[in-house]
Amino acid sequence: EPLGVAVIGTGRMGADHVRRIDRVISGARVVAVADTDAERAKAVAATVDGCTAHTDPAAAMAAAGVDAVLIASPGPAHEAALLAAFERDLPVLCEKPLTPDAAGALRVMEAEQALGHRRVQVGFMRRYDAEYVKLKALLTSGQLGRPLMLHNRHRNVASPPFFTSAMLISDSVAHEVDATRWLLGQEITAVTVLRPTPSSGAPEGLSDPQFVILETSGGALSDVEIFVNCGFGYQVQAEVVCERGTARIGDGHALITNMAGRWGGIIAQDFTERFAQAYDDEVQAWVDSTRRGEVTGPGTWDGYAAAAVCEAGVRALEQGGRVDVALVDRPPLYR
Ligand code: ISE
Repeated sequence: EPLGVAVIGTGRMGADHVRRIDRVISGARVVAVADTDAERAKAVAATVDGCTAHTDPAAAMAAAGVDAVLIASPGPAHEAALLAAFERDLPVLCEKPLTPDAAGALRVMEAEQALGHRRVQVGFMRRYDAEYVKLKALLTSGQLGRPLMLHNRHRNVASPPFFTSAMLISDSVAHEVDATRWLLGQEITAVTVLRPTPSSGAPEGLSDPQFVILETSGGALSDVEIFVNCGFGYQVQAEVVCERGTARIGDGHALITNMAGRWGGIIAQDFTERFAQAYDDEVQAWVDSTRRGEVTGPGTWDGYAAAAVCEAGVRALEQGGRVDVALVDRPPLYR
């Protein structure tokens, strides 16, 4: 029996996940979708045989045949959807951010602990990207020695109309926050945000680009260039500098051409393209582990830690200076 999934939110990511579950991965089918926009929910449901459309997430979760929930609604709607899934004790794949704020993430963590078992995988898909996986394996092998610095570049062609200066941190740098924690196996203890004069290519009033410095519990530094209106392509690059060597990912151009006095390749234009395989592998891993009755990958603790770091980052952006990150003790369920 395939895993019956309710997909909450049928916007860009939600619709892409419905397609992925329906056509790309194995072992699951979409049995219900929900969106506050009834027409959009219906249109997406119509692409899948036997899928019902709802406006209320809880109604979609209560639909016949639902075994698990994929949450892809906007961040501020995640907490209510997660708590509704916990009411039914359903396994969840929750897109990032887990919640936009640390307080919301703490409430989710409390509710999951009350269930007595982990139920949530958070959609930090870079952990499933082949290049990141190789970098993580190299660091874990110890061949390069202790990591000293991590340099990250994160560029989007253009930001969506609703994007704010704070969202460069909470929506975009959230990925480097998780990648830094995961690659280095350390927590982030302080955040500083510097802002150059904004690009004239960015919407009026948007502080874009930004330069973010993350300090870690092991004394390493991770810096992030976030530039969400770079105009030319979607690029995610990382270079780790260790005591005995360095390693770098994200320059990968699958096809290099030489023609008419120039050489070059093609740059992806957005994350659904650049991370297509990572999303496929992430959702497949979620389906497989869920069918085995297990929870793997980044969990609620990781979602909480990212939310706490991003909250400190937004404060650093707004007030200037260096802001400490205060994390609660890691509950036994997440050790
Ligand atoms: C978006 O929400 C993502 O998660 C993308 O991976 C990121 O590149 C983009 O900046 C975010 O807005």
